[in-house]
Amino acid sequence: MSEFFQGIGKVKFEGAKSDNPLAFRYYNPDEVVAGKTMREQLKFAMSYWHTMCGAGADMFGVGTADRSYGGGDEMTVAKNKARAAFELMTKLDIDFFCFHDRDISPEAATLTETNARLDEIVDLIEGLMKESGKKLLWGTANLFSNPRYMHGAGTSCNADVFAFAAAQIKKALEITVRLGGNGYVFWGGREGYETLLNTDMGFELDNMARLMTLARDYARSIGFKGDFYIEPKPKEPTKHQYDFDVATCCAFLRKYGLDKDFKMNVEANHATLATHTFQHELATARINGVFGSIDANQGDLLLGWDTDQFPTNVYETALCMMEVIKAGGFTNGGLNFDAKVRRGSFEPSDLFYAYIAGMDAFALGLKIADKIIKDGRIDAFVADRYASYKSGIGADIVGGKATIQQLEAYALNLGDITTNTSGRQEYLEHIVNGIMFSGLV
Ligand code: XUL
Ligand code: CO
Repeated sequence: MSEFFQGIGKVKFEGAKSDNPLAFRYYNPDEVVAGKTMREQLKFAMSYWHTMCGAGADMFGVGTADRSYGGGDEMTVAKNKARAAFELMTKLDIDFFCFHDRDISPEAATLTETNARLDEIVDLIEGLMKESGKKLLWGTANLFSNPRYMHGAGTSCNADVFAFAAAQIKKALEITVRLGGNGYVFWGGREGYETLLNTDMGFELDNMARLMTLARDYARSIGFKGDFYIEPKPKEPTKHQYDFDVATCCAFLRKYGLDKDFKMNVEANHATLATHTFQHELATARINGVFGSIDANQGDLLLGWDTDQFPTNVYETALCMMEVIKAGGFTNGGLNFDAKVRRGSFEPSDLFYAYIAGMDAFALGLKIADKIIKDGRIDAFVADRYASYKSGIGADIVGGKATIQQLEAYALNLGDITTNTSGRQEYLEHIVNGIMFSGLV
C-alpha cells in the first residue's frame, strides 16, 4: 500500500531534551499522570475536516496545500484520504478521529447516490479501523456547506430543507453507530439569524429542538449508547448563532427536555468569540453536569473570527486540564484537535509539526494542572474564601434555615461591614507561574 506521508516515521516520545522536531518532548502516552496514563487522560482525536480536507482556502484565495492524496476523481481522492488519515493517526499515535459525513465522502447529485457513496467509504474506514485499532470519538453531519442550507437546517424557513437535514442526520447517526462512535455532535452551523425583520426566533428554536429530539429518539432506537453534544458558538457564520455559549445551550436543553441525553462539546476558540475564557465555558459545563468533550484549538485575540489555530498556549491548556480533572476526566469525550495549519504552512510535514505542538502543549498542561491541584494552595484559597458560610449566619443561609426576616434582623445589628478580605488575584497568579516554571532556573 502506498505511503502518503513519506519520510516521516512513527513519532515517539524522546523527552524534553530532544531536538528532534518529529518527536514528542512531553507527550509520553504510557506515563501515569493524575491516576491515569496520558493516553487515557488526553484521549486525542484528529479532526478529519481540517486535517485531511482543509487546503487553506480563504475569501481572498484558493487553497495552498494539496489534499488530493494522489487521487484524480472524487471517490479515489476520498479513498486515498481515508488511507492517509489512518497513516497520519498511526504515525502520530492518535487513537481517535471525528468527522462530518461530507468530509469522508463527496456529495452526489441525489441523496440516494450520496448515501451509496458514503456506504462505500464507510466500508473502507471500518476495515482501516479494525487494522489500526483507531476509534471514532464522534460523528456529525455537515448541515451548513451546501447552498440548500442558506437559511439554516433545522431552523430553515423551508420545511423541505428540514426534511433533508433530518435524512442526512439519520444516515450520519447510522454510520456513527456502525463505526462504534461514542458521541454525536450538533454544531449549529447556520442555525442562527441575521435580522429579526425576517425571523421568527421562537419558531426556529422550537424546530431546532424538534430535529434534535427526532435524532435522539432514532439514535437510541438503533442502539446508540453514547452522548449527544451541542457545540456552542456565538457567531460565525450567522450573526446570532442560537447555541451562543454553554449557559445558553443549557437553558435550551432544559426548556425542551433534552438535558438527559445532551452534553457540551466545548471549543476554546468558540469560548473566546463569546467573550468568555475557555476555562469559564468548561467550568460552566462542569457545574451544570454537562461536561462532555473538547474541541482543542486557540484563537487569536487580535482577530474577531474563528482562526482554529493549533493550541500552543500552555497556560490555557493547563487551566483547561484543571477543569477536565475536576470534572472527573473524559468518559465518552476526548480532545479533538479542531485546528488547522496556517495557510502558509502548506507542506504535509506541517500537519505533523502542528499536531506534535498541540499534543505536547496538552501534555504539559495536564502535568501542570496535576501539579497545581496537588500543590493545593489554589483550591485551599478558594475554599477558605467562603469560610464565612461554614458557621453562624453563613451556615444558616446555606442550610436554608435563615428567613429573610432573620437576615434583616442580623443585618440591622451588624453596623458597617469591616470583615472583607482580599481576593489576592496577583498572589494567586504568581503561585501558578511558580508551579508552571519551577525547575526552569
Ligand atoms: C465550526 C466547528 C465545527 C464543529 C463540527 O466552528 O467548530 O467544525 O466542530 O461541526
Ligand atoms: Co469545533
